[in-house]
Parts: sequence; C-alpha cells; structure tokens
Amino acid sequence: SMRAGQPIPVEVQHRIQKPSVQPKPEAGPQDSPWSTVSQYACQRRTTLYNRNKILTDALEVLAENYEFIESKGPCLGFKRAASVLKSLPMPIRSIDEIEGLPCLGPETMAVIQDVFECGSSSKVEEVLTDERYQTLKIFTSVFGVGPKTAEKWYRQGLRSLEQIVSDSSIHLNRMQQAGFQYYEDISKPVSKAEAEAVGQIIEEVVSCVNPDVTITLTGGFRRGKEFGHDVDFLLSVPGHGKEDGLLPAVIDQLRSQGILLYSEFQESTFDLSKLPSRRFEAMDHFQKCFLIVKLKKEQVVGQQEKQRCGRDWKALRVDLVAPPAERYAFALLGWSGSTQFERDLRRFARLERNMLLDNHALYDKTTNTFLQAKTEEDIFTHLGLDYIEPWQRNA
Ligand code: DCT
Ligand code: MG
Repeated sequence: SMRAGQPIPVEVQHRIQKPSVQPKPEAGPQDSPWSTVSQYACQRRTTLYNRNKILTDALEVLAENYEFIESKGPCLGFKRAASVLKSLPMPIRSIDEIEGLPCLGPETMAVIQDVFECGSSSKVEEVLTDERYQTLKIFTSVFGVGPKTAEKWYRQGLRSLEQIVSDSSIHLNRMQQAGFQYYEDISKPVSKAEAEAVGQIIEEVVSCVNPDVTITLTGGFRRGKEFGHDVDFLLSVPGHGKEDGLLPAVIDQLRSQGILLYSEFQESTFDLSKLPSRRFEAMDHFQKCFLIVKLKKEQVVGQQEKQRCGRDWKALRVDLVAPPAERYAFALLGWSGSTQFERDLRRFARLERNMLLDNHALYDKTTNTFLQAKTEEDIFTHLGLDYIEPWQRNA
C-alpha cells in the first residue's frame, strides 16, 4: 500500500480518561499477571516474535476494515488491542487469561472469545469475504492509492485492477501510473537481502554526491524485519544546512546510472520558528523522496541462479529522507516506527508529560521550551521512558 507520503492516521481526538503510568499498587483482588503491561506501546517491549498471531491477525483485519470505512476510533481501538497482545511473552490460551490487560474493549473480547470457542471469529470471516473489503484491499495495494481513491473507484462500480487500467475515464496521477506499471514487482515483499543490496547502491550514489553523508537503514528493516513493503533510509549530513540540494543531486545520479524508474521529490518545508504547530503533524516537513529503483538480481546475495530467464532486475520502492543535522535523532526515531509505536510515543508525551513530540522536535508545554537531542536515547530520557531498542519497537 502507499504508506509513504500519506499521513499516519491521526489519533482519535476524544480524550480517554487520563491514564496513570504506574500500575496501581492497590490492585488487590483484580491483581493480574498483567498489572505491569502499559497501555502505551512505548512502555512495552515488542519483538517480532508474536506469540498471539492468530488473535492479532484477526484484530488487524477488523482494524483495516474500519480504516476502509474511515472509522478512526474503532480502527485505532483494534490496532491498540492487537499491539498489546503482540507484546506478551506467552500465548493467550483462554479468555480468562486476558483479564487485566489494557486496551481490550468488549468488541475485542468478543473476537477473542469467538476464536477460542469456534476457532475463528465470525465477524472477521464476514469481513474477509466482504466484496468491499476485498476490493479496497486490492486497490490500496497499489503505490499511490489510498483509502479515499480506492473508495471512489469502488463506488464507481470498479472491482479489479484490470478494470481500472482499462477504464479511459479514470485519471491516474504520476505516482499511481508508476504504481500500476511496476505493480507486479513492488507488490511483492522486499527481502532483507534486497534491502541490503539497495543500501549499497544508495550508499555509493550518495557518496558520489557528497562523501560526508552517511546513510542509515530505518523503517521495518531497522526493527529486524525480514521483509518489508519498501526500504527506508535516513541521510545525515554534518553541518547546518548542508543537506540543501542533497536529494535532487542523488536523484540525478540515480537517473544517470539508469536505475531510476520513478521519483517524487518533496522539498523541505521545515521551519523550526513555526513549531510547535497547533497539531504536531504525522507527516514531517523534511526534504524527502519516494522512489522506485531498479535492482539487478545479480546484486542480491543468493539470487545469482535466478537471473537466467526473463528480466534480470526487480523494481523496488525506496524512501529517502534528509533532515537537518540537528533534527537527526527525532527523524531517526520517527522513521524507525512502528507506526503504532510512534503513535503511542506521541500520545504518551502529550497525555503523560504535557509535551509535543513529532519527527522534528520535542516541545515541553510546561516550560515552553524545545528539548534538544543528539540521540534517540536523549529523547527517551527527556520523556522519562526506559530506552526501547529498535527491535523492541514492533508494536
Ligand atoms: N513514517 C513517517 N512519516 C511518513 C511515513 C512513515 O514518520 N510519511 C514512519 C512510520 C514508520 C516508518 O516511518 C516507516 O514507514 P513504513 O515504511 O510505512 O513502515 P515500516 O514499518 O517500514 O513497514 P514496511 O516494513 O512494510 O515497510
Ligand atoms: Mg518501510
């Protein structure tokens, strides 16, 4: 799906009752083994080893369905519930065992109960066979197509990608055109080996442009994932303002090497003097680009054999972000994800610390000051949070 360039859904604005960070000491009869599980993902350690995948897959289908009907509250509710279950060190085996866990509302409980009693949730099965859900799932799998566009096409009676490309009345923007053109490749997961290979290419290209620049793999691969839908890199340039013009030069270089299939460059609109904006936005203002690049199969370790027949390359989605040097730690924390982890970092900052956090800065509303950070650890420290390693942020 086209997640780059699209704001992370903003949290539901209604305030849930102000939660206490510390577990209640006087838990008494409700004492549960889960009394230390925080409602905030940034106070949980969530590795990729998910012992409750059956449950979280079910909940995430419902979350996605609510996303498709733009029902933000329920969508977030199910995402939060799934995220809590992902952090647990053991599988939940019966409905009684979830007693005391945060963020599990009655709807979630009903789903879990169904799974335990019937092996699956009828609500989830219903969604999975729903024509609208199935169609929106296919449409949003195209780069450049979000829920709004998908919904529009669905309402026009369109049901397949073939119908869309052959319908001359439909106008596709440049990004969507590229999305359809390279659909076969970019709808397939990107492997870690491919991400590393593309990292080497980007590294070479970048050092041609400016030898002082270093690149960092972020996104899911930094969290240890074996597969992703794209490859995210942060470029860091020492020195104030030295990132100016960097990405356009990188894009030119990729183009001249014949490996650029698509690029959308977004100039920086970052302006610290305008922060904190009224609503700390999900979408950041750094110089960035969304690319599709050609990766030669021979460049990927373990794929040498396959290059005999057909095309010898695969199209890959790559995002590059070039924040100003003094914003690097915030950008790294923001772009490392997961989306749910980021959402809860911001929510925690706002509700528990009276601070505003986004990909650019951390602002203390009590003292009206920006808190500086050189590293991710600095940001956790400012927030009074234990440091969570990237591989523990798979919330
Ligand atoms: N992000 C962000 N602003 C954006 C897009 C993304 O701050 N405009 C953050 C959220 C997670 C992280 O950057 C990487 O985004 P994705 O690539 O969408 O997520 P991912 O965790 O890398 O997932 P995948 O493995 O599927 O690529
Ligand atoms: Mg990614």
